[in-house]
Amino acid sequence: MRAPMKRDAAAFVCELLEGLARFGAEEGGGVTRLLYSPEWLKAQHYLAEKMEGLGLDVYFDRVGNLIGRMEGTSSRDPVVLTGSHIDTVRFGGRYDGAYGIAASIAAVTYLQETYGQPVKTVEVVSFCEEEGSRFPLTYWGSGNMVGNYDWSNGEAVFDGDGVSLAEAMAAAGFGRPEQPAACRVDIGAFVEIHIEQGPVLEKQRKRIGIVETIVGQRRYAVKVQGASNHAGTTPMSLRRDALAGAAEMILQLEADALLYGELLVATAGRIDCAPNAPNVVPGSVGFTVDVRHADEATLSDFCEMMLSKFKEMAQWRGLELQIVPWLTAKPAPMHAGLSGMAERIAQDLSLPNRRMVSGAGHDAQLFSSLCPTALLFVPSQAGVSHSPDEYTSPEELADGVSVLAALLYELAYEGKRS
Ligand code: HGY
Ligand code: MN
Ligand code: MN
Repeated sequence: MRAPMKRDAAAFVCELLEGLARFGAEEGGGVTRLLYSPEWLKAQHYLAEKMEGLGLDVYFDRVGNLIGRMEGTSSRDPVVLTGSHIDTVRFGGRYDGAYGIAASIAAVTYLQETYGQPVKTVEVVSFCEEEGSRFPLTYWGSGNMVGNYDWSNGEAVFDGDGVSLAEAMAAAGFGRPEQPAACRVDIGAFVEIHIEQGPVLEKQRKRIGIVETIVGQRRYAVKVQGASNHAGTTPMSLRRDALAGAAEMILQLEADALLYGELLVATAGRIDCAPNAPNVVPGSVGFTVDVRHADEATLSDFCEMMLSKFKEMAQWRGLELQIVPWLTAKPAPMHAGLSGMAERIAQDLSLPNRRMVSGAGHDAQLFSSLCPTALLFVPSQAGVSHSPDEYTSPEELADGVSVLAALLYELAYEGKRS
């Protein structure tokens, strides 16, 4: 297969990313595009228009996943799916998720122009949500597609303003019974391309990462309940200070994660304190915990130890403790065959590459138990991500399109009578 011209692929992807970055652009830089928000909806419609203009059959499913379909000559065969997520973290970068969608549109358009109709139908998907930035749940888009969620699950999940996912979904025009069901049983393979969001490829001067395993993740909402009191008249020995308790737990989390070594990461990313006043002993604190490791048993052991230490600390300080797990994602192995194909393609294109573990979660991890799944990376400058400083060069973006196009060609055009 002839690879797309780098310059064209780079220009195509950069233009799409430029266009997408307008939706949710923050004053001080960065992008915030939360599920079912007005900017999220505009971004999805921007992509729908682009894909329609490129000749793909475009539709939204019931939860707001956007699909661009290139019909194959043999409609009996399972679909080859590629794509990524359109939502972002708060003040995130313009490449996380969006690059995977732009590269998929570039690759599929190139194949259609160069080789015509595929044998197997190829679909590009812009998943409605992956990050868990607005609601305490992640992978809402891919999770509905693989059947982990039912669209009615949104009733009991609320954002920080008390809006339920179901209300937000309806307000954005989705969640209607007459819309196409999100759950799919006709997907034969899923390929996602994404920025690495880490420093490995750049440090080792590699251009393509081939992911063998995506780490498992556990996320918790921790609530520490003490007693608000006067900062001036309450003796230290009589306090039930929720913030001091939470601080001790968070420092313990960091110390234990360091002891577990390089491959385990633990983060307390968000904290809310009440009444959050300088002259009041904090009465209640909520914070999040995110723990990741490539091995399920290690992840379980660490979390068990963490929870028992938190309980001990709370007891000693006379604090109430409530810990709600809201994400349990198992480590996900990628398909050896697809990874081998991607590696061969990268070699053939003289792109230095390496196999690796993904420390970031991705939609691909939901498909790995459903169908052969591959996850490919392009480098992130200085390994920075989930930040306005996220950057990948146009040449590196184009490399990813070349490998993705070649892999999709092998998956969908095989047996095409030219
Ligand atoms: O948090 C993650 O690993 C991904 O960016 N959602
Ligand atoms: Mn992300
Ligand atoms: Mn992502």
